[in-house]
Amino acid sequence: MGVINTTPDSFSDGGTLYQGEQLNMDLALRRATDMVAQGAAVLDIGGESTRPGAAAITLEQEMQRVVPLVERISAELDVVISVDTSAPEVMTAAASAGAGLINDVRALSRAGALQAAAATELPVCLMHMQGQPATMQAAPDYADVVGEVEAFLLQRVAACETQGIPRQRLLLDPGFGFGKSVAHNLQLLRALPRLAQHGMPVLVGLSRKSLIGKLLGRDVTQRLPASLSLAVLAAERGASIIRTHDVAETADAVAMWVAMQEAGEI
Ligand code: 9MG
Repeated sequence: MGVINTTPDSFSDGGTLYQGEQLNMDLALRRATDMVAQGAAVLDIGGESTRPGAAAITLEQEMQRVVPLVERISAELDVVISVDTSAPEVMTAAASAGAGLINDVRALSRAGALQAAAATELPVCLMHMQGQPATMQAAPDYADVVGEVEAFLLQRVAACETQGIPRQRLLLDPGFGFGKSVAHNLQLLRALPRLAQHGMPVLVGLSRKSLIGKLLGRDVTQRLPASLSLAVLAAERGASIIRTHDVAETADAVAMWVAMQEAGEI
């Protein structure tokens, strides 16, 4: 899953698709085309930055950033388009524009989100987050991070089922970096097989995240090698979809693990 940020202030690649104040649709389409050529099966398009301290955006801004781009990519490329949103209105509009997956870092917790997602009949990725983006990294706190993340996700699965979204249409994501210390992230990575055993595909986003900066002292521009290592570790532990800013490199890294697995070596 390649990341296409339409935000001017994303932590990793903020503003690279902008010309002045304006999102450049041609640049975004070129980025999308490149990612598909590099091996992305899914593109995740988001309009809200969820990094700590990011500016809040209005629904209108999010709609303007995301929906026309979903429409354009859907018209031009053969790829599954994931819409990274918590807003029911954006889910509905993006589905009409051609989105094939809803990726909600708030696990359909906003008012009307469960109903809107159900009405689209699209698959949904439910992600765990402790707290809210602005403050979530201030003091993440768990007695049992793996158990609590798993229980939260299963409770959201139950809420989806009650609303008519069957679990065959759900993906689970422990939400690396979303209200988690380095130790919490590492414990969750070790425990991915436990999350995978519920039978729903597991999606992970570790690319360029701050745990790498904290562990290795790497600036966001220097996190590719560690991101690749984490991608392979996650795949090995049962992740089905890897969310990444660096599609070509991640596809190669995971392909080596797949090749070794197919050779019967592990
Ligand atoms: C939007 N977004 C940023 N990081 C993410 C992650 O780790 N998982 C998912 N599902 N979405 C993310």
